Amino acid sequence: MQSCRTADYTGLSAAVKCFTQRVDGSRVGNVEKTTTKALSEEIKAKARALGFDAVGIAKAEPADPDGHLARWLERGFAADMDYMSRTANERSDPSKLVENASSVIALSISYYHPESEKEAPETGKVSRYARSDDYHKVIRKKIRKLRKFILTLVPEARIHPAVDTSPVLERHWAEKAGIAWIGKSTMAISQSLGTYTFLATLITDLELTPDTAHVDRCGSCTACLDACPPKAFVAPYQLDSNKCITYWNVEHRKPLQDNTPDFAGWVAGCDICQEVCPWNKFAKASTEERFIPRPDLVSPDLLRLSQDPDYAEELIKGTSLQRTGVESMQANAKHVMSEKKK
Ligand code: B12
Ligand code: SF4
Ligand code: SF4
Repeated sequence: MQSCRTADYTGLSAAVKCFTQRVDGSRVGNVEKTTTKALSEEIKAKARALGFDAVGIAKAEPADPDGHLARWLERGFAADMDYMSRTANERSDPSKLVENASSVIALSISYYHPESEKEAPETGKVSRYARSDDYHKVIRKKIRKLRKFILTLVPEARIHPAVDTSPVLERHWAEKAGIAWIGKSTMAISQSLGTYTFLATLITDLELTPDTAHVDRCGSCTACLDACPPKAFVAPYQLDSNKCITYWNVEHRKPLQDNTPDFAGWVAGCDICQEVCPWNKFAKASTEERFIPRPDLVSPDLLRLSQDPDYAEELIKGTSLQRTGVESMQANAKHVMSEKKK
């Protein structure tokens, strides 16, 4: 065991204290296996204490070794989401975001609540992920706290925390770090949480103990592929955004077009490929109070939403649908009303 000072680091395990207090002040990279493991455990414990339901670690190797992302982009499956091709290099290589990246900490948190949307002529449906406070804000706070915690252990570490908007292939890391597998629906699925989870990552130059990648547990099931109304899956594990309802009613944000599919009643997002997934029998109710659904947002009144911009604004205030905007939400409501009349 290396020599170390232990003053001032109350509350941390002996191994980590020793690790962080090396008297020679040498860099973080190659530490003894025991200390690497202790540090990894310390980080995982903190992530759970911050409310994450699952945490795993992967080696920060190239993220798209089989060229899936590259082919998906080549085939135009990103539709008008130009940021996906603009940031393809960063998405496929974590060392583009953190110099000498060594590990990726993958995190997930359940947003599941059992409340189901109403199927009624006068109301639309909002996808579960968008019914509560904006998850970007809730999770960003947690990953920043986790980063700060790691910096108290290893002040010189480089750490890039990310949720959704950073150019990180989040599902790949969840699978590689052993917390989920990528299902045929392309959703990251956890055996104990189902699919209704948000993902986040921290890329770091710290050497941590990697976990084993998750195996695929979809088996012969094809429920998601069969249930998708616009047939957006060109094959298992491959989604063409040009056809996906969520692309059109959340991401598109331009006037709807002739090739816009029916929304199957959804004014924001779509949960059909998740509702039919058998693994959601194991969905665990979220313990994060900011993910409690807003009652008015589960099945909003279509006529009021389409006609009253103030109501629309109030409805989406503080949620992730603020990025979609009032105008698009009203257009979505009109689209759903017209398909209900058919
Ligand atoms: C762009 C995007 C979208 C697009 C495109 C979705 C897609 N499947 O690519 C649209 C707008 C359609 C979308 C929809 C939704 N999204 Co979205 N989206 C993203 C975003 C920003 C990037 C995803 C991406 O990289 N796509 C590129 C493709 C190639 O990657 P992939 O989907 O991960 O695919 C992997 C596999 O399918 C596999 N693969 C690809 N081709 C092939 C071929 C073969 C043969 C094989 C074996 C494998 C394989 O490799 C890929 C890379 O590992 C991520 C956030 C992020 N930074 O990662 C969120 C994210 C994926 N979205 C999320 C959510 C919640 C949703 C919705 C559920 C929202 C809703 N309810 O309406 C839907 C789900 C639709 C679906 N079935 O995917 C969550 C998913 C959480 C989870 N548990 O999986 C994420 C991770 C955001 C977050 N931080 O939580 N989304
Ligand atoms: S979100 Fe809806 S439209 Fe998109 S792939 Fe899933 S079922 Fe199909
Ligand atoms: S519905 Fe079936 S095939 Fe689709 S993701 Fe779930 S288990 Fe896999």
